[in-house]
Amino acid sequence: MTPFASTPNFPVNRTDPFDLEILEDPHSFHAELRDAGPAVYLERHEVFGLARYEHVHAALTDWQGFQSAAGVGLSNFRYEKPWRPPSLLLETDPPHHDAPRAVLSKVLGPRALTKLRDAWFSDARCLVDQVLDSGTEFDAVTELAAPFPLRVFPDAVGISNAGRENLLPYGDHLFNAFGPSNSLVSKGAPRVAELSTWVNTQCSREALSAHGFGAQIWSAADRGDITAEQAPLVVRSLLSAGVDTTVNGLAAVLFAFATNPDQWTRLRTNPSAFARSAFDEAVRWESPVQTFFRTATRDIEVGGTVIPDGHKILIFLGSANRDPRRWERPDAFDITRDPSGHVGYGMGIHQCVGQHVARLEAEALLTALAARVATIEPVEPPTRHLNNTLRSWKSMPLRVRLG
Ligand code: OVV
Repeated sequence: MTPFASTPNFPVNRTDPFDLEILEDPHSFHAELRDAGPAVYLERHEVFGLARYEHVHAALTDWQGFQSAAGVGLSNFRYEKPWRPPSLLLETDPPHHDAPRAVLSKVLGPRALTKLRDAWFSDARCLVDQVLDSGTEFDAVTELAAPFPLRVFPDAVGISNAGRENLLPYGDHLFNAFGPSNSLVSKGAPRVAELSTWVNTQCSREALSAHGFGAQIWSAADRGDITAEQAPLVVRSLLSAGVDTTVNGLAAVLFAFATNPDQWTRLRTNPSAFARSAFDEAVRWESPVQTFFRTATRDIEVGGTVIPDGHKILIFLGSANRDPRRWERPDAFDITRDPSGHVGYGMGIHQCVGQHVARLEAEALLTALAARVATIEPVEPPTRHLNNTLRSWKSMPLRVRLG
């Protein structure tokens, strides 16, 4: 692939977006990219970058020009073999994308989820009681944000209890693998075969309990909505995209409230009115999925310059979600703002098909906490878990006052 020393029209940035120091704190780098122009050439990886809301939104809604089928990581499937068979949702485009998408959007749709609502609210109260009954200081990542999705989601999919500890490490590697093969990817490499085998085993019809999301995907195959070859890969998408994302989204909203006590007070005035949009505001504010790549299917003009056919484009969702050209006080977590239009779930035909599941988890957990907790504060600063794609945490010590 030709490097772009010959395209002086784009601003050039020499920073590696996947450098560990940038992943630790990306905000000033994002501002630099946004201020440099509508598109930037990222010399380190020979790709283009879009960091302003307007251009991120435009790229996400132009699936013909910005394809996903060549992979949404740095590696281009036209030239390099993917580390696992491509996702039938994430790494395809129409027409192949449409049948699996239609099946999942029905299985995970708002109507289907009404059946889970009461059980998840009650599970959330149970977990919150268990944590608060053993003390008012706890780690919000390891005691709430991780255990809650791990309690409700794998059950809803219908996988066995054994091996569930593999879900987070599998997701961690998967999201690292969208980036360059840096130290984060090598760290995960030794367990890839073992973790993939376990995940793939959970996707067969026999491994899934009756009536869960997994069984419903297999029923769609029986009806002919997708093929029997597609069904296990659609189940794999649930296990791939449904755990680490929600764990980090829940951690984000808890951190947002711990550092914005006035917002917690406001949430408590009417949790059922605020919980959902508060979570969406946290998804905007923190962007648990920071980036995805697309690939240009033709020469595409962006801001007066041309991104050449075949090149990878890094889409900075987290940066778009804090672009001052789009948002007032972008760095403020404010549950009274209208966060709609944020690109934390993506936008367009690939927009997160599990977003109703994520919102339901958040609503259940926030409602259970709001019923018992008057104030939340950090005990010490949280620590990050670095990932090439996810904005993630290792620990988040919090102290609450009941009331
Ligand atoms: C959105 C997303 C992330 C990771 C994996 C997948 C989807 C998948 O479909 O496998």
